[in-house]
Amino acid sequence: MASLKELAAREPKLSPGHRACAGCIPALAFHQVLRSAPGYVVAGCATGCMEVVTTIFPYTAWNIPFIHNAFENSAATISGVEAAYQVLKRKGKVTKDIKFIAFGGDGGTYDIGLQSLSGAMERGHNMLYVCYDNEAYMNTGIQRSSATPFAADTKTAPVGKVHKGKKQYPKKLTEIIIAHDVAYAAQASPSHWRDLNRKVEKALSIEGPAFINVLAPCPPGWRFPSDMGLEMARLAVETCFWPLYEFENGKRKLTYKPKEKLPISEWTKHQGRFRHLHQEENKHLLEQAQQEVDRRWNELLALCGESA
Ligand SMILES: Cc1ncc(C[n+]2csc(CCOP(=O)(O)OP(=O)(O)O)c2C)c(N)n1
Repeated sequence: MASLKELAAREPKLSPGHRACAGCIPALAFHQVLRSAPGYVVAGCATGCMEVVTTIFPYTAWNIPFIHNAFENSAATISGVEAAYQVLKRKGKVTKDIKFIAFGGDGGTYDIGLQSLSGAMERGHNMLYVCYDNEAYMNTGIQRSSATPFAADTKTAPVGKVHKGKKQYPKKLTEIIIAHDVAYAAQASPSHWRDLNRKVEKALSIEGPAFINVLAPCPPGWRFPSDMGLEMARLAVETCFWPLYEFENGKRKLTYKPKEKLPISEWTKHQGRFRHLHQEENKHLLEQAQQEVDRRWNELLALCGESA
């Protein structure tokens, strides 16, 4: 594994000076993923905040070959490029070792790009797909996605007198990808950067399709102060809302287990989108959210062969 000194010395693949919001954790997640990838990389990104803020014409923040994709086809594009690379390599026209990374937000991954991601994973391309999950369609004004947490206030699932935010629990996308029997799948968080770094290195070194789901807190979308993004990511892990684990050789493994599992309220209380959960009349919703986190955490512990 590369040392911190080696990581810091690497030429950045994404330059500073892009147009992301102050305190944008998706941007940090991209930096962490790309720093973890040594050598030649070709990347693509589905339409969404990160594609928009890094490619405002006539500028680009990308120091590597980058392909702009529509909302639904980041995985399809990169799998096509990877297939072409295999042909050129076989014919001796390319000799370099090149890695391929497709990025997408949760809207572009959990929802609209799911079929192209599923196809790429099933066909077995030697590529890494990274989902930066900021838990809503942020670029277009905070609409709910199938990754949005239960009871979160969004523009299309708002909090009012009758409805109290999103009604459904988030889709278990990492598990859906694991069901494809991929070479490697993991959940990571920029708050645990060493863990994320190791997962990216592993995903790129393994032959075959790999997937990493990275939690990426969004200050305007989640409504927390812009210097608290990493703390939001850390609390999502410490409350077990966002467990850090990986899937390899048919087995799931926790890569971090909180010493003391914090209640979900430690995470929700800092975020404007959950403000209503901390009012007396909505306490039952907070309890419901906690029960689902506990249920999923216990299910994962059992799958990982761990005790509580
Ligand atoms: C088929 C299609 N539907 C809708 C849009 C409009 N659109 C562009 S980006 C976006 C939201 C992206 O959300 P997400 O993938 O979660 O990324 P984020 O903006 O949160 O980074 C939408 C709805 C589109 N470009 N294409």
